[in-house]
Amino acid sequence: KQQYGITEALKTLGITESIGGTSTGGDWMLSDNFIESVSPVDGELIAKVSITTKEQYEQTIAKAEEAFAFWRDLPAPKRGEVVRQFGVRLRELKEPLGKLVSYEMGKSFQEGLGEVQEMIDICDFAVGLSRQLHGLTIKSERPDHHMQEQWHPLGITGIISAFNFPVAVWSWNTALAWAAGNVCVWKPSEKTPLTGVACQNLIAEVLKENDMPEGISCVINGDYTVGEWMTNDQRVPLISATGSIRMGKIVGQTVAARLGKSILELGGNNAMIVTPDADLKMTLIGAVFGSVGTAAQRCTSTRRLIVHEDIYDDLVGKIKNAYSQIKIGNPLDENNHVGPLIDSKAVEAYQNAIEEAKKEGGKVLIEGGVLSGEGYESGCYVKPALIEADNSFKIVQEETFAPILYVMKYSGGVENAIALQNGVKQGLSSAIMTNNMREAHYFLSAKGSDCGIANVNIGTSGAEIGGAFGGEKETGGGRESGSDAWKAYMRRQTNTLNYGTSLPLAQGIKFDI
Ligand code: UN1
Repeated sequence: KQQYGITEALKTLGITESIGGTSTGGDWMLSDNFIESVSPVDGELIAKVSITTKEQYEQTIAKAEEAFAFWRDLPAPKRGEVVRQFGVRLRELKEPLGKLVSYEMGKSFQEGLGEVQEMIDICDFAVGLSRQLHGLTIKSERPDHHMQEQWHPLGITGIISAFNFPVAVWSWNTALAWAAGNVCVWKPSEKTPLTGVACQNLIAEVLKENDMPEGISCVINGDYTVGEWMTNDQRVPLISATGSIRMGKIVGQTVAARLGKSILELGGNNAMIVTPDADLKMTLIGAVFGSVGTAAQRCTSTRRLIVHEDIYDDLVGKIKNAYSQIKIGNPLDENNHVGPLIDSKAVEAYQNAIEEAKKEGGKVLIEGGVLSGEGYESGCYVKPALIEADNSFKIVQEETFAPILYVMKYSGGVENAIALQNGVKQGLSSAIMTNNMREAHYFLSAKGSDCGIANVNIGTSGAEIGGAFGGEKETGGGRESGSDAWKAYMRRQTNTLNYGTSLPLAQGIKFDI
């Protein structure tokens, strides 16, 4: 049973009509200019958040630097304890936060809750990690010497996140960064500033309850110019950025120019391969959820379906049938499968892509279109489109953040399907549907999928937090969340310690004085 309406959810999370957009954990700092957060669900203005000024940015970084000196000295398990309490808070407020995510971003309430669940899970992961920031011990070539590795925090982690996973991606970064001993400065997407405010309010409470200083968790708001202050800032050794390839290239080059570190999680162009040995029932669920879920605004959404010619007509028929049953509408209504796109610009990009695909010779199997009338007043609701296309089309080579699924045929062996799948610049997620062991293992081999994520009998989206998340090629190469992704948030130090009474040199070099 749901306990919170949208008004109660906003109130519980401390969202008022007009909010300062800069916080180091205490009061929100106001400025004269605002970002208006308009819900794509109903086109209503939810609230406005002020844009961080340069002066406020400087104050924020100064506070973060001060906080780092404290936080890095706190034993890692004690930092983990703070993260644990944050996870408890998220469990308590899962419903209102999930609802706000759904209302501000437009994904279904179920998926809003799912996103908060990812936050809870990564907190748990980080709590365990706080006792497992292990380095290696290494045998020295010299007598009476010890060698070891230590992992130390980097300092300020700058986080630039996207609208589509407005809270989970922040938490993947912060939970690990905090356990590692870093402090964080977050610039949420200017399309979803309120979820940022809500998260900051929650963590600020936890930090206060633990008598922690301000600066451990900071939020700044604004467009790319505010982000640029951070990417150019030598005091921010690590930038973790999620978003478009275009943005990632700029961020990556700016940070590299000052020899800083970056974690880039950029666009995907994810394909599902369906071989003659696939279970078509499973394929259908995976393909449809992957291509319409979250209105295809995940970077892991399925964009291309590569189907063997023997089963092509059968599967495409089934997908057409499934598409015709999809309910599009208010994402807070749990009867609907698909909510709106984020804004009118996204709708335009969707329309343009369909036009482009047609121009290049694509055959429209299910006509998309923008919905209008009652319940669709925001103008952001679109119908999922299904287009038979060629992998070489310019538009197919690009990621359009909207529900357009390109289907294409392959013939012969699985290697032909893999060549199509790998034949794009992006390399985030991939999937093969098959019960044929040889095909499955071929797909996972070095000559198989070239993506950061390669799944067998699972769709392209919906990764668990326990694995490292990210992709190759123009997807940026960064890894976040599980496995040993934490290492990117730390610096490795090699220590050689001599407990003998002479000073032998490495490589047997003699140097007598
Ligand atoms: C994203 O779209 O940026 O694997 C993240 C998934 C989600 C995360 C997607 N767990 O689809």
